[in-house]
Amino acid sequence: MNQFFSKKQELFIRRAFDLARLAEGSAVPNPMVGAVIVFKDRIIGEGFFKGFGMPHAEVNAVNNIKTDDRKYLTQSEIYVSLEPCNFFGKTPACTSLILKSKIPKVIISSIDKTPQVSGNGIDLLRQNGVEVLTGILEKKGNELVKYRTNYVERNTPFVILKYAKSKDGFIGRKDENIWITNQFSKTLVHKWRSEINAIMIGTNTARQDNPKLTNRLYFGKNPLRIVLDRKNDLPENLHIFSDGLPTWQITENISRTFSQTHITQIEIPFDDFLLVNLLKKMHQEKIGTLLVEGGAQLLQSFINQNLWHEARIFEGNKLIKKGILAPQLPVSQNEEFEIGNDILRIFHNQ
Ligand code: AOF
Ligand code: ZN
Repeated sequence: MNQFFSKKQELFIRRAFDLARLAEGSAVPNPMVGAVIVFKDRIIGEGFFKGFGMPHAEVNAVNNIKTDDRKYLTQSEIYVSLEPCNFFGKTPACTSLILKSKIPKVIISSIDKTPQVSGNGIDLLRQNGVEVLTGILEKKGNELVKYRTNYVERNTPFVILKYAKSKDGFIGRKDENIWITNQFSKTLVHKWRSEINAIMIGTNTARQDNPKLTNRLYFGKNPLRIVLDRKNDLPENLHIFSDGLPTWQITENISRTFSQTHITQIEIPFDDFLLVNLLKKMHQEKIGTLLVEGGAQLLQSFINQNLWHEARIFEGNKLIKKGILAPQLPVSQNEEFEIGNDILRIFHNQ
């Protein structure tokens, strides 16, 4: 049922969304969640979930309340961007905290699609006399947890394709390093690298570009690097093998081994199911988001096998005239942003 919410209520849930986003990059594969506790239109406590194994947003919000305001908890409302959990996972259930704290009203944006929760958190609260309103700015709430929803519903990472093309539609030239986009776009890509779990490239890209695939232009962490090296013959002095940061080398033939402990070798058949099996393996290792940065062949394989969820495509304002043609996407719906003199288009699949 579609509930009507006031502008004031929307303001509080938007505050919860903003808090949730402070964990961009550190929550996945868990969801980003924010919570705000309101007494008579005044925020008395707020919190967000910081990452794996840490206290949930609701716990942080309750603990954030000043001693003088604690007495108001039993007359307050809690706004949460995600349905409170109803089971003891790595931390105690938030529904228990809400009941124990005697918070009489809960306002929720998005339903937690984790099978154990999935509406059960809401039912439990209602059965215990708590007033629960759901669906406030639900589209925005769902967007906030889209990586988590994908993680629990599809058993695969959320796959984001990224590439840059010239004004005339090329992504580069063979055996030549051509930079297509501007500095702002480059910084944005580093920000994305800080927000995802893993980044993947094909053999030719590793050999030709020797990329570092780290996040150097934005604060936050580096992603795990994943490189396809079917024949196990990529040079050991490539940055991704020699810089001491974690890399998965995917190969068909494990004959060469590495002495460095930061390289994990994974032997897997390079057959029609390579990408599907690799994504399964990533999911098992709790990789919730994957950024595929090229080259054309690998990107096209993800597209042909329909194994992608989002594509972020830059168009620089250079002409290259000849070279490797950019992959074609089978969907047309997109958002468009100006990044200086580059254009960024975002495509959504499924
Ligand atoms: C909430 N509030 O802030 C977060 C929730 O034991 P864990 O930490 O792995 O958490 C497992 C469940 O909690 C799972 O359903 C996940 O979606 C949810 N995350 N729930 O009430 C929060 N981060
Ligand atoms: Zn919880």
